[in-house]
Amino acid sequence: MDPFFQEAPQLGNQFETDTFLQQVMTRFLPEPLRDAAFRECAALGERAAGDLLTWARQAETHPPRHVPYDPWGRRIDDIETHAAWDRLKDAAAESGIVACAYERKQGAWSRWLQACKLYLYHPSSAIFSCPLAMTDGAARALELYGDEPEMQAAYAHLTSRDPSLFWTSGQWMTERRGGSDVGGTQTVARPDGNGGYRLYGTKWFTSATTSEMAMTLARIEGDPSGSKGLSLFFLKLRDDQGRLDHIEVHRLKDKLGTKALPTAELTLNGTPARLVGGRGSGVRKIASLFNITRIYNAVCAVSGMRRALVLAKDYAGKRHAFGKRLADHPLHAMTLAKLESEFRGCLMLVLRTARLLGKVECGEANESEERLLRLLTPIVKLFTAKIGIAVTSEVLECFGGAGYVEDTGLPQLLRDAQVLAIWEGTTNVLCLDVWRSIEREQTLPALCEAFNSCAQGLNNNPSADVTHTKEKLQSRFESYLALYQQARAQDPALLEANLRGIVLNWARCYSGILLLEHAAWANDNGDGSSLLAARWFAETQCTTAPFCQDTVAVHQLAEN
Ligand code: MFK
Repeated sequence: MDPFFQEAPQLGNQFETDTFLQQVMTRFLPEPLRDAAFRECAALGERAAGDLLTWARQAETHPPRHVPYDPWGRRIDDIETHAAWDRLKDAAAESGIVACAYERKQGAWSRWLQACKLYLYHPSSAIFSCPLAMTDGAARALELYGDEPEMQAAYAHLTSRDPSLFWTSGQWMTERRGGSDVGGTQTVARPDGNGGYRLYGTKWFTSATTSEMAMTLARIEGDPSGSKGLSLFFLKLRDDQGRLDHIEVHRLKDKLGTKALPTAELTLNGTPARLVGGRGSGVRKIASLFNITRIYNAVCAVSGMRRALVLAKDYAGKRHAFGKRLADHPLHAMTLAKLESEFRGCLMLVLRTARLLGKVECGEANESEERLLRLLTPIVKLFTAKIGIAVTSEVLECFGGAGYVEDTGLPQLLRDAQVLAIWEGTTNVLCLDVWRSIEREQTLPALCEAFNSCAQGLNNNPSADVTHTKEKLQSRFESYLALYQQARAQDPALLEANLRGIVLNWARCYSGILLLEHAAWANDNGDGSSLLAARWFAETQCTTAPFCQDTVAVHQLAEN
């Protein structure tokens, strides 16, 4: 008897097999940009199933290594990475993933197109997308605040397409006190007498520690406590001999996932640094950086979902159980279809945010769009991260035992998804950011306007499905607006306790209406399945969050 072996799932060109992305690009991208965008994405989609994927697997199985001393006892703090990690960096430069956002050849569509490219690159990058996120954020901060020739030179490196010139940047915010309450940063900056500074302090999570430069926060001696007394600094990691410049690496973190990415604990022992954008208000200045990395996070979340789904769908077409393919079992097909609808809703929200970012950066956004971007940035980050983890977990189950076996590569999908809800702000910290932006910057009317404008555009749609789904989303959106106002009027602690449910539901409703708007367009263009996806998204996502009326009981439950 022939032994049976299960076929492994395979990847094809990750753009050409992605009919939904193609459909979305066809709908949104202005005609003159479309052909070139399709060609560029097809080339990247091919690499994502070819050389990038090979390098990503090699980098994952050969994680970075910290070498503190040379054989003769000198402190060197070398971080060795596999050659494949460097190839992934070169490929990112060649593909212009960061560069395209600053060349702005597609005008206000540049960020949108960048999101599509990152979406193709990320799942085959062993999380090289993380250094790219910080690089892009650093480029934005330097574009806004980099007022010295050395910073302008660094900006040119960060936005280069030439692998021999391309630099990456770290973003070092987290200290031992934690990653959220950044205002408590303890690193001190002392003037060096030549217009620069020397930094002293310990940074607790420094990802991409092999980068050429970093952006960090420190308090100039004598400046006030709290976030306003912090300043933003630019530093180069190495001196002219290529040695770490007054930086001591303690160790690399032993993380749940993102295994190829070097993340270190280190101390700045008088590291030379330059002040960026003047003294003080460091948190506000570094926000220009982390608002970019948060959008990267969201793109990575949807593209991770997509990759997981592609593998699960391919497998469902190959694996036979109970006499037929998994794909032919209605329950399995329904599971995959629902996951697909969740992924699609998230993708619509991500691309909407990227579109707003492009408009703001090109000076084409009105005030309402600027506020919407401010509000959607934390929302899209927290929402897609949560859905990304849930979708990936469900996909592992689609593989049965194989989904739990490391060398299938499948568990990595889940381990790497888990970080998305943690780095660049946890779900709760981002909910608080949403709240602050609503109260201080009056951002909520912009979301209402955007939601209502989509809903109104669907008012005369002949499809009963469209009308029914739209009404469901409208009623849900309005009820969570009312909940916000009700809790706000009662007690700030009550509002805070309910924030997560409220913010997640706004995210669900806005993603849902964007997906429905797209589905109505797709339906008119002969694709009825998009409508089903929008309906399911609204039905599965719009569940009621428990509303807390009594914060004392909440604390009892949380603490006992
Ligand atoms: C991929 C693999 C990674 C490997 C593993 C990594 C594991 C995780 C490692 C980490 O630790 S990641 C954690 C990274 N940390 C963060 O993302 C920060 C999270 N915390 C926040 O976002 C807090 O909300 C924040 C630090 C910003 C709170 O700061 P403050 O100073 O207490 O709040 P405040 O006073 O509201 O803000 C100060 C200024 O910044 C204000 O401007 P003004 O000075 O003009 O008044 C705010 O308007 C501005 N600001 C704050 N958040 C902003 C913002 N501006 C724009 N956008 C925002 N989101």
